[in-house]
Amino acid sequence: MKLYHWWVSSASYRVRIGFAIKGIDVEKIPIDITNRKQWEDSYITVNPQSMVPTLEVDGKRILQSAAILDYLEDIKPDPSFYPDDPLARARVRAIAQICACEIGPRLSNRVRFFAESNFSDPDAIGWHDHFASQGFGALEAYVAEGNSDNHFCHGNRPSLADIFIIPQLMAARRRGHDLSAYPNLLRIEGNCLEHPAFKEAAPENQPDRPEGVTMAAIKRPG
Ligand SMILES: N[C@@H](CCC(=O)N[C@@H](CS)C(=O)NCC(=O)O)C(=O)O
Repeated sequence: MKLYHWWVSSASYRVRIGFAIKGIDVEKIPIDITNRKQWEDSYITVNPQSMVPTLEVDGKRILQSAAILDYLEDIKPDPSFYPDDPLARARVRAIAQICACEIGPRLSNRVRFFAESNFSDPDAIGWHDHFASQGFGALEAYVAEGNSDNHFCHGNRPSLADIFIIPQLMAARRRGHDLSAYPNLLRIEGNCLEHPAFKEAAPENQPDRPEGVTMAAIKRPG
């Protein structure tokens, strides 16, 4: 299996956490989205969306981080990304979807670059903070429901919810969004960052991080 990824891409980070939790090895191929390598013909043939991540398995390609994580769950159900109880499973999926469907796309680089090319000062309208506050405010409230004793978003082992929240918090922090209003999310983040799978998957621990580049040096998170 080959994973096309970029060290600081939040969607790639989700999938790397998934691989690490499952304990599945994968060959990682960096696609430097900071330098627009995702738009080169050689990568468009891999991923017609020109996005990372992409997983290649036996010459077939899976686009979209959520689909890749589903595939990992299918090929290696244990340890599962989900709790056992159906209601809990739905809750975990809902948390992941708030990140994947609501927060992530509205704050993505692609949207941002389009806004910057078409409007004189997109930052002036406070667009990033507006949608980040809406999204993380909702997550904070939803995660807090019945969760104060939990180590992770749901229960005491990481689930799909944590896999999506941690990279989203990283992306928001690097864009300067103040996260202090979300104590439950920060508590869970602290716990996740101590977990070996999250450490292995962290952007700063990727061997293909360009030399000398720190997370703080990249102004635009993925
Ligand atoms: N919904 C997609 C989102 C993927 C995505 O937004 N990837 C970003 C990096 S985090 C990307 O490739 N950006 C390059 C671009 O938009 O041109 C997924 O979950 O895989």
